Amino acid sequence: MAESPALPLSSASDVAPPDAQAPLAVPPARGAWSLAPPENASATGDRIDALLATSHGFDVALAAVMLGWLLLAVVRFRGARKVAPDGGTRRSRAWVLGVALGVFGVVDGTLFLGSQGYLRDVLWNFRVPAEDPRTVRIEINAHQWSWEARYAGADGAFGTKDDVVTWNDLRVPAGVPVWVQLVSTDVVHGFSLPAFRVKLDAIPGRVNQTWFQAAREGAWEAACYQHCGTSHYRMRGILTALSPEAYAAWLHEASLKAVQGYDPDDTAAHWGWVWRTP
Ligand SMILES: [Cu+2]
Repeated sequence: MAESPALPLSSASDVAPPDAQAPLAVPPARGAWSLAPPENASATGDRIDALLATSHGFDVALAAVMLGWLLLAVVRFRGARKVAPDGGTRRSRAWVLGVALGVFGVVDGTLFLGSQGYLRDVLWNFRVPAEDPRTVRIEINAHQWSWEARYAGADGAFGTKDDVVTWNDLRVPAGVPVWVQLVSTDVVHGFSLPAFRVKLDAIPGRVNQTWFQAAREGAWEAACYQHCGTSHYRMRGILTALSPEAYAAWLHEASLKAVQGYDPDDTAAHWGWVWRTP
């Protein structure tokens, strides 16, 4: 596919959100020396952050124990007469194996159980967006090198005249579940919302899905995390969380314009699909 025209990040729709006084912009990233993850703008992102913090806590504790042990051995046995390693006794081997299995069980067991809870409650729990009548559904088409997002218009159906399509410009209401279904038309891309702890592969030939919820209004980066070609670095969009009222007003206006501009012969623009229920 030919390279997409160079669009300013927020230009996809010419309809500005009613409350957007300032131009859409991503807030500055944390300082280069910060070890902290990106700002958490997701209602459920704290679960991922807690898992990361647990993992890092184990890393630090184990590194301290192992480096301390190493240092102790170096000091304690310095200058000692060289002896051939004998493989230890049965008892010492049992100790080493026991400690190793114990550490593995505690560290990986904790992370495994925490991950299972996150999968059950959040990532694979599509009942939340499915049962919430406010849920916003978005179809995203990834291609070299941009994100096209499709919203069902007033009719609630995808692939119809009033679909709103944006380029590199995702708009969602804050405080409402957002259900994304994702495809790719060329190569594998990676849909990433760092501030929402969202990552999802866009794979040609299949529809992947995920959901998230913006905790508050604001603008954050939407990036591609798979190297997908020479202009991969340009595959960057902005996700803007608006108030539900501003979002509804934007969608309404954009949908009216979509109907006016609908061209039945522009088959390349008709890439929407019937929403898939898991
Ligand atoms: Cu990409």
